[in-house]
Amino acid sequence: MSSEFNNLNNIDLKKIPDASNFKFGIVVSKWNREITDNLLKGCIDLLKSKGALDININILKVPGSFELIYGCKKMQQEDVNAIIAIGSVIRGETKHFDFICNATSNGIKDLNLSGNIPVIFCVLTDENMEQAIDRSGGKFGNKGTESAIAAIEMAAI
Ligand code: DLZ
Repeated sequence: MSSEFNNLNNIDLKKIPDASNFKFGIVVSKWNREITDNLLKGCIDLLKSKGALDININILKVPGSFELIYGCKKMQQEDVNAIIAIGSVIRGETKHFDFICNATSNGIKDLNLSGNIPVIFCVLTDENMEQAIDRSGGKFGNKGTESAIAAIEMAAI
């Protein structure tokens, strides 16, 4: 997770493999859209900067982070080398936050165990909107960019 001491500033992009021969699936939650749009942009920009072609980036939008699991399961049936699940869960006054975070992280973990295509976890789980902004293009970088790097590295395995 992006933080003051662990973010893109520490990564040498020249060491990341070329992505021009890879195909990517991105599944994006529309909940907290102002955050997920920035994560998506950071992700796509990084993939393209490493050579990925527009036609090889397949984007699927789902209503909320909980639906990322099903979206990624469908995406695993497509011709892609790696999938990135993008979402933003922000703690509210009820236990919904915990249920969504647990279900989404476990669901995506299960897809990595059962499927043949790696699924990268790019779901911000923040206490408040400020933390989400900091990690989606703000002072702690963009988790979407970091997830794109993880996706390229996994595609290259
Ligand atoms: C219902 C809900 C709530 C309260 N909060 C969030 C959130 O912070 N981030 C998010 O991605 N989705 C949230 N959702 C929606 C659920 O993920 C899901 O879309 C609905 O429960 C319908 O299954």
